[in-house]
Order: sequence, then structure tokens, then C-alpha cells
Amino acid sequence: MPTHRLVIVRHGESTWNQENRFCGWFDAELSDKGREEAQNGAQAIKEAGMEFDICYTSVLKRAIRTLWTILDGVDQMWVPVVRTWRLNERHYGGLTGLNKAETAAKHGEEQVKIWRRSFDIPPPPMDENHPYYTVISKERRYAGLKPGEMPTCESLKDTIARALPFWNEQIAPQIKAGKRVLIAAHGNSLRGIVKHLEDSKEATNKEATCTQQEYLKFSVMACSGYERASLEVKSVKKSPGTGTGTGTGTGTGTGTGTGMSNEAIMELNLPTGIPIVYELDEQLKPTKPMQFLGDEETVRKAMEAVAAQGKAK
Ligand code: DG2
Repeated sequence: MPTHRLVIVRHGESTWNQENRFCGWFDAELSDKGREEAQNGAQAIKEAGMEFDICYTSVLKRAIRTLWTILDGVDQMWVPVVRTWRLNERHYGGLTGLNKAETAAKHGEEQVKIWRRSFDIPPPPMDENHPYYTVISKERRYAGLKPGEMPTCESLKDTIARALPFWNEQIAPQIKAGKRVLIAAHGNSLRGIVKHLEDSKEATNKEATCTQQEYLKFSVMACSGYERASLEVKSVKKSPGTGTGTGTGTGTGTGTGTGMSNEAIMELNLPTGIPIVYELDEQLKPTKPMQFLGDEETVRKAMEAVAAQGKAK
């Protein structure tokens, strides 16, 4: 039996996901499909019989509404919810509002993949002339940020750096105290948490070594009855120009053996609205690969669709 269980979920599809626009800190609403995805996520959690003691989300309504929908669907709306800007999506800087496919046609798919998925290369910054500068940077929900905390753009590394203090100071102690935690957040803020958890694994943990291998393997937990099937998601390619061994990871191919490399995290595309379950030991190290509460075909297609958003049409 695992010591702790953590559930994370990327919000359902937003209107800007639907329009294939870089969203970041823009406060887009859920689309109709996104609301349905959140309801399906709730149903999966209900069928798994999961209960929560505390929930965390960002200050962006697509994540907040997804959390509300899930808590409503599992009849646990009374559970305390903590909102924080530190779980916001990564700030997409000057790309905010642009169509991802049009940006790929203009700058090339490789460049867009670097902007979307590299570990430590940020998108161009958002300056004061950007059409969304005022609605984001001058928004009163961010009035309490200290000097230097309001980003103008963020890489995944930057996103992890501002999310981790909250994880370490607020979320981790609750999990360690035995609280059952649900986090509803965003594609990249959750990729940051996944990388942090994966990086904490020990080389001696056999399943933990999967990110060193040619394939990322995740388990898919069938909605009914917790049956598990193995899902090979994607081959991990070593991408030139992204660097290895920097940041919080230990890099691939070093033989030292722990964590999720900066290359592996590039290939992880989290689907919208499908809850992900982590089983953790007392140090909050994953004891198994992440498990999706969804059927294999749906998860695979959803991940592929997210990856394809950066293709020039
Ligand atoms: C998406 C992620 O964030 O985009 O900011 O456009 O999870 O809040 O919908 P989310 C955005 P990609 O990094 O997948 O392009």
C-alpha cells in the first residue's frame, strides 16, 4: 500500500485551447467541451471512490471552475480550496494570444516546440505594448506579488522555481500529514510538479527508472474497477539544443540514474480534464508511474492532440 495518494488534474479545455491560442496567464473560460471534460473527470474520481481533505488551484478560472465541477460531481464541495498564483500556467510572454499553428507557420515547428516544451528556454517577454499586458500585469489579483515576482515570460524551469516554494511550504506538509490532496492546475504548472516528483525518485526504485529508458510508460487506470493497463506514450528523443543535466533534473544518459530528464519532460503533454493519480512514499517519492483515470485510447488521443497544437496547419 502506498503511504500517500495525490491527484492532479489539468483543467478542461479552455476557449483559448479550443482556438489554439497561447494562453498562459490570460484568464480564459472553459469551453463547453472543457466543462464536459471536467464532469467526466469528476465521474472518474467518483467511480474510483476518492475523497479529498484539501484542494489547491491557481487564480485562473479555467482551473478553478474545473475544481468546482469535480468537487460538485463527487459531492465534496465543502472541502477547503486554496488558490495561488504560484500554480498558474507558465507565463507565455509575448506569445500570449497568438495562434499556435500560425506561430509555427511563421517561426517553424521546431521553434514553437522549443517555446512550448523546452526546459529552460523562455518565450519572448511580454512588453507594455502587448495587447494583453494590462489585463494580466495590472490585474488586481496580482497586487500582492513582491517586486520581481510578476513575470513577463517563463520557461518551465522558471515555472517550477515559483511553484516549488508553495509545494514545499503548503502542499507537501499537508500530504505528509496524511491529507488527501487534489490539485487542479495547468498543462505546464503540472508538468513542473510531475518533474519535481519524478526527480525525487531513487535509482533503486525499479519503476522509477522508466524515464531513463527509450519509452515513457504510464499506467492507465480504467475508470471502472481500477484495472490497470500499460500505455506506451511516446518515444523519448534526445533533442539537440535543449541541453542536458541543467536545472532540477539530472539529465539522461549520465548513468547516475534518477529523475525525469529535460528531454523526457519535453515529450510529456498533459491531457485536459483527465485526473492523474500519484502514489507516494513517506518522502513523497512516487512508488509507481503516474496513473490516468481514463481509458487508454482517450488518454493517448488527448495527449497526441496537445502535442499537435504546435504543428503548422
Ligand atoms: C496552455 C498550455 O495552458 O499550452 O497556456 O496555452 O494548460 O492553461 O491550457 P493551459 C497555454 P501548451 O504549453 O500546451 O502550448
